[in-house]
Parts: sequence; structure tokens; C-alpha cells
Amino acid sequence: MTLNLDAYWMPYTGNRQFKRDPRIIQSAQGVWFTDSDGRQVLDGHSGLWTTGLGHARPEITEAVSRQMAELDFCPPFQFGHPKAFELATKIADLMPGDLNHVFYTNSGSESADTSLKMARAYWQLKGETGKTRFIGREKGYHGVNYGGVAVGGIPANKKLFGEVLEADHLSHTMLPENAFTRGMPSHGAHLADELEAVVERYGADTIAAVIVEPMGGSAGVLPPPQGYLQRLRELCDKHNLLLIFDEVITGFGRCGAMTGADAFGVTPDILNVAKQLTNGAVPMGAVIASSEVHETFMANAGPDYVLEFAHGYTYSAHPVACAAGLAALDVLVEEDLPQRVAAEAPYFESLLHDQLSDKPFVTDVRNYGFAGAITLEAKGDEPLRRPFEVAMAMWERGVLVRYGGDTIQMAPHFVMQREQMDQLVGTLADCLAELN
Ligand code: PXG
Ligand code: PLP
Repeated sequence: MTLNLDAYWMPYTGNRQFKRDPRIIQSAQGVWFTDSDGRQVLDGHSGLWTTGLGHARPEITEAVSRQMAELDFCPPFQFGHPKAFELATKIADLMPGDLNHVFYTNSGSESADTSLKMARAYWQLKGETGKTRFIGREKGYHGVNYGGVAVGGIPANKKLFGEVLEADHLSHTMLPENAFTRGMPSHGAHLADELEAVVERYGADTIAAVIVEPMGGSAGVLPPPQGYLQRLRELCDKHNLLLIFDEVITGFGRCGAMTGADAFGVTPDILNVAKQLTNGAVPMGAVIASSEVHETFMANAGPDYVLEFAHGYTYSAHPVACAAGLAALDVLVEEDLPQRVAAEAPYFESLLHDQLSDKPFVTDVRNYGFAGAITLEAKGDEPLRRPFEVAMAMWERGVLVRYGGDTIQMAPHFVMQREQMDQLVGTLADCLAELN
């Protein structure tokens, strides 16, 4: 069979290189992909941070098939189906604090923009109509829609598209003195104090919310410095700003706890999830609001038939996605996988630091839970080239990792065995040793 590659304009892909040298994945099972040549490839990134339970979990496959036959679609505006409520209850039960109200989206990007709209509307309803500005962080990733791009802090994702929201950014926390730190860096909590200067510059009465990933993901695994998130929480409380955690990667187990909020001991006002919610099987995201945020909408909308939040997607609470989410969260909880991640994370951490730190061109190794990344020195004036070369060499040897910016990223499945982690990190070590 020859596949015509021309019509599909691929997302976040070097289309010209890919179509010269395609990497086609045919099927998946557990921690393995099978490619179009029938090769077994170890999935070292849990898909795209999505598939912690392993690929093709029968529990999810069966739930989705049953749901398709029973109720394939239900209009989400002004109607509901049972699983939407069941899943929301389950999600709320797994969230910390009083994060009790679940607004469904279909992706992390939609979660980001939904949370920003929710934050602005919250202040409008409270009569604080000047509070419209957002504060993100350098190197932050909040998806690709216009709100998320504005608060995001990765220049390459912004350059061609212009700005449509008033956003400013805190410094990122990747300090040179923290290079090669195992887990959370000890320096950098003071960087949260920049929020004081930002408040001074604009006035708290112009700022709606601060949005950060509790652990940076896309920029290449940035665990928070010790005390940093606590400081951010204190300053948001002091200045009456909402704190939004974008947990699209950290939500549901990746950090060795149910959420990043749990792992790091700080609870936001709004928490965004996607990816692991359905184990990646069906697109779905959610924004989980505190009772106080939710109640503000309910109390201020007027007669009860009036919309409290004029927002939603055709596919919000899609029945098939809800079925997948219910099945995926059942497996996550029944197999106690966040706990497994916490227990095995030290093994992964040692592998990364022991095998990769001394390899050529490696300028940093970072990790937390089942997330790990290295930074590679630029080749001449091309920071992106070496990660690309390494990832291609690894694919040749049957291991998939993510490359982005000047980093290589790894995200083992929550069920990954030690010998598979050995293969993942060992193959990376071998490929690095051959770099020039
Ligand atoms: N917020 C965060 C924190 C994310 O990690 C999004 C929002 C957007 O989600 P959607 O579902 O719209 O893609 C993400 C997505 C990488 C990588 O290389 C990470 C993401 C997406 C693509 C690549 O680490 N995260
Ligand atoms: N564009 C048009 C013309 C539409 O009718 C709709 C939804 O009805 C949308 C965009 C939004 O699509 P979605 O709800 O899938 O985000």
C-alpha cells in the first residue's frame, strides 16, 4: 500500500521533512507502538502525555463501544445525559479543596481559553469590571487558541500570530544554578515575588488572574522551585487575584499524586485538565472551578432560565468522551497509579541523571514524577537541530521520545516496567554518545 501524504497538513510537524521520511504508526498496545514496517517501538512519551494507563486499555475500549451504541450524541446545551453528571462527580471527588464544579471542553487549549473567560466573567459579575488583565509566565504553554497564546510564554508559538489579550509574564524558573537538580530545585521561590512588581505596575484592580502550569511541561519539564507555588498563592490571595493551574499534563497522576496541586501542596481557584482524563482515547478536557467561583455565576445571573456562563462547545460533555473518562479514571484509581508513579519516580530519576548528565552537549537534566527532560546545547546557531537528530536516531532504534525547542522529553506510562525505562533512557544515552 502506498499512502498519499500530500493532503494532510500535519500539526506542529516539520511537514516537508516528515513527508520525505515518514513515521507512520499503525497500532498500539500497552507501552508499545507498531509502525508501518511492523517494528515494535517503545512509546517513551505516553503518546503525547496522554496515555499513562497504557494504550488500548480494554476497559476503555469496551466502555466507548457500548456508549457509541447506546447514546452517540446528546446536545450539551440545555440537555444532559447521565454520564456527564457521573463523570463530573468523579472528577470533583478527585480534586483538592473545594474545586467542585466541572465545565467540559474538548482539549487543553479549549480549557485554557475557557478558564480565562471564566476568570474575566467572574470579576464582571462581582462588579470589579476593571479586572481584565492576565499574568502568565515565560516558557508557559497553554495551548494554541488566542487566549492561551497570549498568556503562554514560548516565543515561537506567538511570533506569527499577534496579540489579542492584555497579558504580562513572570520570569520562568529555569535558573542556571539549578541545572542538573533532581526533582524540585531549591532556588527560585523569590521569582514568585515578581508578582508584587507586576501588581504595582498595573494595579490589582486591573488583573483578573495568574495562570501557570504547576510543573512546566511543553517547555521541557520545569518542576517548581521549592516554595514557589506557595508564594504565588499567598500573593494572589493578598492582591485578590484568581490563581489558575493549567494541569493538562500534571492532572491525573503524572506527578505521583492525583494533581500537581496535590503533589506540590497548593490549591488554585480554577484547575484545567485534558489529556490523561480519557487516557487520550477520546478528546476531552475540563475546567474545574472552586465553589466560590461557581457560586458567583449562579448568584448573579438573574432569572433561573438565563445562562450564567454564555460559553460551551458542541462537543462539551460528549457521551463517548464521558464514557472513556469514567473508565479511565476508574482504572487510574483502582490500580492506584499515581501512587505507583510516586513509588517508581526515584528509579526513573536515577536513570536520567546517572546515564545522561555526562553525555556530550547535555546542559541540563530535569525530572519530577514520571516526567523527564534534557536540554541540549545549540549546534552552531541552530538550537532545534540536535534534539531533532537525537529523536530521529531513537526512532531508528525503536524508541519514541518527544523533541521540542532545545529539549528531549520523556513521559513513561504509569504502568511502565523498569526494564522498559532502562531501554528508554539507555537508548537516549547511546544516541547522545554518538552526537557531534
Ligand atoms: N496546557 C498545557 C499545560 C499543555 O501541556 C495544552 C494546554 C494544550 O492542550 P491541547 O489538548 O489543546 O494540545 C497543553 C498541551 C509537548 C507537548 O511537547 C505538550 C502539549 C501539547 C503538545 C506538545 O510537551 N501539551
Ligand atoms: N462555527 C460555526 C459556524 C458554528 O456553527 C459553530 C457551532 O455551532 C462553531 C463554529 C463552534 O463549533 P464548536 O462548538 O464545535 O466549537
